[in-house]
This record gives sequence, structure tokens and C-alpha cells, in this order.
Amino acid sequence: AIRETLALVGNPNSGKTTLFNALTGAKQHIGNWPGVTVERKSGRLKADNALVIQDLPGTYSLSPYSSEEIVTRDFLLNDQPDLVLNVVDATNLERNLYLTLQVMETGRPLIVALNMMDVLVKTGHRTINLKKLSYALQVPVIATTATKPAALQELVQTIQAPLPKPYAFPEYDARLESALTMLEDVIDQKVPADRLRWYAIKVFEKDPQVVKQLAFSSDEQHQMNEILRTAEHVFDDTTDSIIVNARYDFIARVIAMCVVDKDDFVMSMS
Ligand code: GDP
Ligand code: MG
Ligand code: K
Repeated sequence: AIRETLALVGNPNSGKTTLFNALTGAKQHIGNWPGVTVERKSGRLKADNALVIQDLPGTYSLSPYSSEEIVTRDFLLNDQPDLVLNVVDATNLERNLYLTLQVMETGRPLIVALNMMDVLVKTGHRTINLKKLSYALQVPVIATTATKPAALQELVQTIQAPLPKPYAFPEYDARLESALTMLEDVIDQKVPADRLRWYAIKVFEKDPQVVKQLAFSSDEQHQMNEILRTAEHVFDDTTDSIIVNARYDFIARVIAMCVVDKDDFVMSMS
């Protein structure tokens, strides 16, 4: 196999389990994640038994406030799966992309399965241009209906194809980007180079797990406080909500580029 581990991530009810079952055979390994009562399930790609698919808990975020979030982010960051398959509910694109952006912040290679396409088509209120979505995110986007496993060939082919080329990190507000660059300079000796942006964002958010892990010297602490204080002053907002807003701004630009809402169109014509 070209790669060994594929991690499945997505919001609750995005169709992750249905897709997992369709992609893997009957043979599944079920247990618990160490230390928490969160189910751990893995299987192998039916089309290639050498590829292990690790199902990760359904989650909306990669913050460190629930066991599901911690299990998912620790796996992405520390186990470094070769490829991440992000199941996105096409009928709830804005909210689902919020997790997609956070997965992209980890830097792991990524494919998006835009699921529930049958529901999107049936309701007919909205059209998503997949080519533009893929272009906007710079990752492969494959339409799926997980309840129709016979139609998953394109997804399986994409999983088996050579890794997608690395994407550029989603670029946020220029003032935020400059704060992140300054934080990267403070922490770049303490974290792996390919995860520098993830750690800079987490430090900016004052993520308690990451702050503890990085064990800053008082000099480093001082430099960081200075950067965070300046950002809060410039944005007149707290750093964690600056990041939340930056992600939603990015999502709004993506949506404007690739989504047509029929109702909006009717309104704008009248
Ligand atoms: P999970 O919480 O992400 O694991 O989601 P599930 O796989 O349990 O799916 C949630 C519900 O959506 C179930 O009733 C599935 O049968 C259904 N479902 C999943 N994918 C699709 C899809 O592509 N189309 C339709 N119509 N239903 C789906
Ligand atoms: Mg599930
Ligand atoms: K959760």
C-alpha cells in the first residue's frame, strides 16, 4: 500500500459510521481509547487490506474540552495518520467546514467526502460547486451518499491514489497572521516544524493542554503575553474569539465562492 493509516473524522451525524462500514469489511476491531469511555473502532479498507481505517469520535471542534475532541486531536497530532478523510454533511456545510479548517490547521493530508448528497439534491434549495469547493480548500472533494455504498468508487479510488499535494494553510486576517508568525518564532524550537502552525494557533487560543505541554520559560511567557495582549487590543476581542471569527470569515468566503442558494437567487431577482 502507498499508505498505512487513514483517519476518519467528522461532526456527529455526518455519516461517519455509515461510511466506515461501507469502506471496511465485516472485520472491525472495537475497543476503547485509553483512559476514556469513548469507543475506538478500526477496520481495513475492503479494496486494500493493508490500509487501516481508524474511526475517530464525532466532534465539532478540536478544542480540548471533551474526551471526543481530545482523542481526535491527539490522534491527528501525535499518531500522524498518512491521510485524513473528513466526512462533511453537505446539508450543513458551514458548520461542518468549521471542523475541516481545524483539521487543516494540523497539516495532515486531507480528502473531503461531501456526504448526504442525495438529501442535498432532493431538497433542491442549494447547489454546491464541488470543483470550486475543492479549489477554495485546495483539497480533493468527493461527493458521497454513504447509504449507497455501490456509488463510492470515486472515493475509494481517491483514497488509493497518490497522496494529494500539500495544501496551503487557510489564510486568516493579515493582523492575525502576523501575530501567528511572531508566535511561531517564539515556539519554533519546541515543536515539530510541520506542526508549527497548529501550535501557534493553539498558543494564540490559550489552549490549556498545549500551554502546559510546551512548558514555557518566563522569558518566552513574557514574549507571548506581549503578542497576545497586542492582538486583543488591535481586535478589541479575546484571542480565542479572534480565531473563531477568522475561521467563520474564511468559511463565508468559501461559501460565497462555491454555493448557490436558490432562495437567495429568487430574492435577489425580485
Ligand atoms: P455518524 O454520527 O457520523 O456516525 O453518522 P451515521 O453514520 O450514524 O449516520 C447518521 C444517520 O444518517 C443514519 O441514519 C444514516 O443512515 C444516515 N446517513 C448517513 N449517510 C447518509 C447519506 O449519505 N444519505 C442519507 N440519506 N442518509 C445518510
Ligand atoms: Mg457514528
Ligand atoms: K463532541
